[in-house]
Amino acid sequence: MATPIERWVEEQARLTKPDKIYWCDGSEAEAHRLIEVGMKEEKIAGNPVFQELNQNNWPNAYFHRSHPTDVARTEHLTYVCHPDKEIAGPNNNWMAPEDAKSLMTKLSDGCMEGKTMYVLPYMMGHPDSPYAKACIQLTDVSYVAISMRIMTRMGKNVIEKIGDRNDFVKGLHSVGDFDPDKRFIMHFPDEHFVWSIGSGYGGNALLGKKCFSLRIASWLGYQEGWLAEHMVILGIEDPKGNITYVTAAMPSACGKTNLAMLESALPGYKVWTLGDDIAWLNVGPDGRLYAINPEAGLFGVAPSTSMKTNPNMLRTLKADKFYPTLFTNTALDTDKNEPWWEGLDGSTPKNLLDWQGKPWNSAKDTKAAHPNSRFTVSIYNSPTLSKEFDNPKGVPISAIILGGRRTKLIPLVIEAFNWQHGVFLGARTGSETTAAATHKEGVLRRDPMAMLPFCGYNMGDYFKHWLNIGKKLSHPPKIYSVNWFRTDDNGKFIWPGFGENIRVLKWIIERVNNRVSAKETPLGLIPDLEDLNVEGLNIPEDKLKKLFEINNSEWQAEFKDMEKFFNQFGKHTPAEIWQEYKTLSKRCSI
Ligand code: OXD
Ligand code: MN
Repeated sequence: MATPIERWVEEQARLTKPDKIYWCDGSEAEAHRLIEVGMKEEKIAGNPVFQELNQNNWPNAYFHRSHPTDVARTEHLTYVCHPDKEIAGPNNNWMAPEDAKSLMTKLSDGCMEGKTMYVLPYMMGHPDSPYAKACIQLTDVSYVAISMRIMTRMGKNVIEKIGDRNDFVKGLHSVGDFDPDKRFIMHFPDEHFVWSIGSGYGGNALLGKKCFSLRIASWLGYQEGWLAEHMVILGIEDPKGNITYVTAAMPSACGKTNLAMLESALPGYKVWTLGDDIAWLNVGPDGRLYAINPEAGLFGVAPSTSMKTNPNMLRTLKADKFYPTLFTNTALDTDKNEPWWEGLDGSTPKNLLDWQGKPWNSAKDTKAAHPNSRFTVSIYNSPTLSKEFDNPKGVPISAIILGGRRTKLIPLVIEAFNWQHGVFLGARTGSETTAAATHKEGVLRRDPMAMLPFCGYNMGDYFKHWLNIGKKLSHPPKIYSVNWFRTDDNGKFIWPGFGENIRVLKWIIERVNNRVSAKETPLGLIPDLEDLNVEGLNIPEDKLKKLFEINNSEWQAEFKDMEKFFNQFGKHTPAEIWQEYKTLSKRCSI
């Protein structure tokens, strides 16, 4: 008798009509074989799916060039298909589940003809964790199969774990013919099902990542009493060897990966990495909040990654451990057969192919590597991997840090007065868009808890859920807002960032361990300047004060923008958020 997994796979195969069905076991030997298939048999836009890179300098590394139209997440083609539009909220594109299914059925009919269907059994989270989820994804390209091996815990044991159950997480993925007009990422939260066609890009195609672990998991968390968040998880070790665990939410290009792998500029302090993108947060039996990272790999932006900005990431990429590591849409140094991107240490190589495979020269006004070019690497390659990474219970969180990119207004660090105020700090978070994104540079977009593109239900209800989680915690983490990006009157960043951010983390862990006091302001609690270690940074006192300046007249436009944002969610915006909004606007009135 066929198992529920076999029946489901057969049903999808009847629709998509692959030539072959291959069940992956997740082993290294299999990964070697699939890389060979990607180098010799499969092609994307005429290029082999994988190209071997210089194995002496970049062990286990392979290069992948995507279809030229397929380089980023496509938020406008991403839908959350709840039965009722109001559940999805104004923060999501919505389609009725039956309409979405009939559209996807048409697009998927025969989409795997001539191809292999790979069946990928994987866990999000450690298999022994009570919080982990067993999942099956189908795909028709080796790039996605290999990427999933790096990013998740893939293996045959998952099939045994699922056994006769039908409630496993399902993902059906096909690159189709890469036609951007036939590209859709559809979520069916009540069925734990993601259906994606037309893209091989990480966030659109690795269905365990943003699609399940954030959009659908946030909905599960709402129903079951936990949180799925776009957060890094790290342990901060002080000179006495005590480790304090924190999470941090920040939108893209705000230094999340650099923070997760930070190399401390302060002697005696060390950062231990547990995750760089997603955290699942559960209330533990002791009333503390526990975090696990459901992923097992890092899918990071390559440009600007260097020994200065993130030395531990370069060490991770060069480690000769887990097989393989992928580079997608970087430039190629053809003399050395190595990946290259803007911002990498050393001089620009003489002979480069750009991310589309065309000869590139620096006189051209274009970037050689795509601004969203990526590496995909196992977290087990990281020299800073926390010894708690595989702890099925996760780590107890003492502080939650919420950040954004703001050149004005928002202080370097603020501690919330309490949980409710902290939820408001997260809900009001905005970030200025960067040149790397398709938006105009420097435009403010509200991005609560960095979850705007990833919250799988009405964001007003999401704020309520955060407030409710706080009520279940007898020892809630303290909540902080951070902003590394405030500029001076000449438009220069005041704070040096990167490894120096440890100075702010040091203050945070001293606060959570009740070692220092703080100063009350209308926005929240800030450090007494003598408690923020700025030794050796040469920041003049007036600039240091500017990092914490509160200019009431500048805040008035911010209040208008916040009000407009919260109003969108109508009756779903909790009264507590409005209460915090009113208190703050009164404190900052002119
Ligand atoms: C993102 C990512 O887009 O992590 O946020 O890839
Ligand atoms: Mn992310």
